[in-house]
Amino acid sequence: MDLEAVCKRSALHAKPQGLILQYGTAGFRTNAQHLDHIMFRMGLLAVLRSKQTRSTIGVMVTASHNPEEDNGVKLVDPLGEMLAPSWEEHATCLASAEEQDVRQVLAAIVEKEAVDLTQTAFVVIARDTRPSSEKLSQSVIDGVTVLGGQFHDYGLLTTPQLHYMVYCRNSGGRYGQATVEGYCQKLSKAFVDLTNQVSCSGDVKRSVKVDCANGIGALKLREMEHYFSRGLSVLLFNDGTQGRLNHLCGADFVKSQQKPPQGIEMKSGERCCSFDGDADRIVYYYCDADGHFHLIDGDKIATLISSFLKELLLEIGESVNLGVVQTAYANGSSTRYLEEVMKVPVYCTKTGVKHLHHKAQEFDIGVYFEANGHGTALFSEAVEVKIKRLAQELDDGKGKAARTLASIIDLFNQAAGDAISDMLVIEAILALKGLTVQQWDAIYVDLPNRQLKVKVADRRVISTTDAERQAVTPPGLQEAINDLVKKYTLARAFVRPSGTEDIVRVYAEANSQVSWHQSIEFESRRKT
Ligand code: 16G
Ligand code: ZN
Repeated sequence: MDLEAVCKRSALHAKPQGLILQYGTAGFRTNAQHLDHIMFRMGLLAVLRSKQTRSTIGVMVTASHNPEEDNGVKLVDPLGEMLAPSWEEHATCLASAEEQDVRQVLAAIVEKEAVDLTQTAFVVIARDTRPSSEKLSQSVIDGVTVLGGQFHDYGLLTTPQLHYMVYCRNSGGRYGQATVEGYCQKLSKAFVDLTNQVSCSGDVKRSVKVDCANGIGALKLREMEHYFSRGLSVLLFNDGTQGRLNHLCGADFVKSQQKPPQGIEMKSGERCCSFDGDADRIVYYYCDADGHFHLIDGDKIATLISSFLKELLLEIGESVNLGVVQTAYANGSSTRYLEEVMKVPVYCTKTGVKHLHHKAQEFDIGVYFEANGHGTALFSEAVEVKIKRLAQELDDGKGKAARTLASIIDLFNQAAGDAISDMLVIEAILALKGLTVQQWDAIYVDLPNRQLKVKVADRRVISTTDAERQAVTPPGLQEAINDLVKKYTLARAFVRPSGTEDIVRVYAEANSQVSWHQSIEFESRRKT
C-alpha cells in the first residue's frame, strides 16, 4: 500500500475541517456538497474489504428517497448484503479522520482486519440519477485506483441491481449473469413463465401504473419492459423528464403522507404503485368508487407473498420452514393475520434492512418487508435445489406447483429488496390468483395509525430494547407510554431515535382514532 500516494491524492478530496459523519442505517447521507472526501475514502475502504474477503465489493452512490440535493454512499458485501457491522465502524472512523490521520486509520484497519495487501481487489460501482452522482462516483473510483484496486463502473443502476451484480459475481455465475441484460432476462423469463399459466380467455392485457419518483426506476423499467410486455404493460409516471427526484412523489411520500403522488392519473379500481428514488422500495394503492385513497404497504405485500408461498408448499406437500420478518412499524392487523389466520411465524427486528435480511436467512424461506415497502424473500440453497428438482421430475399437480414456485424463486432479487422484482412478483401472484387490487386489500383491515417526527436536543438520550418496541431510557418514558396505551383497545405505541435523521420517531396505532377523552365524552352524553 503506497500510503504516500494515497495521502497525496486524499488531499485532492480534502475533508472539510471538523465535519463528522456517521455510517448510518443505510450508509452515509447528507447534502451532496459535503460528500467528496467520503466517496474517495469509501473507494479506499472498498478495496480493503475486497482484499480481506477475496471477493468483489459494491459501492452504490445514492440517497434513496431523500431530496435531490442530498446524496450518499453505501458498500455492498460479497453476497449482495449490507456491509458487516464491524466495517461500518471502520467506515465511520475513516470518514471522520482529519486529513493528516487518514494514513494511520487505514493502517489500523489493515491490522485489525488482517487484510492481506498482496491480494487483488475488485470493486463494482453504480449510481442513481442525481445530478451530483456522476462526479461523486468518480471520486469513489479515484479512491479505488489509488490503492491499486480494479473496478467496473456500471454507471446508472437501481440500488438492488447493484446488489444483484455483486451477488452474481461472487456466486461464480450460479445466481445469474452480472449484467443488466442478465438481470432483465432472468426476471423476465420467470415472469413470463408464470403469467403464461394464466388462462388467456380473451383477457384484456394486464396493466399497472408506476410512479417512478422521477428516479432511476423509470430508466431501468424502460430498458426492461419489452422483455415482459406480453404479460404486463407498465405505464410510467414521474419518469424524471419533468419533475424533481422524490418531490411530492415516490414510495416514501405516498407511505408517509398516505395520499397519491402528484403527476399520476388514477381511475377508480386501477392498480398503481410507487418506487422510491433508487427503486428499492415499492408500495401499491388505488382509489375506490367514492374516490377514497387506499394504501397497500409493505405489510400487505408480505402477507400476499407469504400466503401464496405457503399455499404452493401445501400443494407440493413439502414441509418447509417459512417465516415472516417485520419491524415494530408493521401494522398490528398484519401480524395478527399472519400468525392467527395464516399460521405463519412472525419475527420482529430492529429497523434497517440489514437486520431483517439477517433474520430472514435463518429460515428455509424467509419473507421480510418493512412497512415502508422494502423487502424480498430469501430461499435457502437446499430448498431452491429441491424445488427445482421436483419441478422437473413431477408431472402432476404437485409438479405444476413446484414449477410455479421455481419461477417465483427466480423472480425475487434475493440480494436486496427490489421495487422492479417485487412489482413483477406481485403482478404475477395477482394474475395467478385472479385477485383484484381491492380483493388483495381486503385480506385484513389496517389499524388506524400515525407516525410523527419530533425534533429533540439530543435523540441519543432515548435507548430501546425488544426490537425498538420498549424504551429503556430516559427513565419514566416507557411507563408514560404504557399508561396511555392501556386506555385503548389493540393499542401499541413506541418511540425510537431515527438512524437516518436527527429526529425521534413516534408511532401509535389502535382500533379506533377516537381519543380517550372523546370516547368518555361520548359515553357520558349517551347516558344522559
Ligand atoms: C433507510 C433504511 C430503511 C429504514 C429507513 C428509516 C436500509 C437500506 N434502508 O432507508 O430500512 O426503514 O432508513 O430508518 O437499511 P430510520 O427510522 O432509522 O430513520
Ligand atoms: Zn431506497
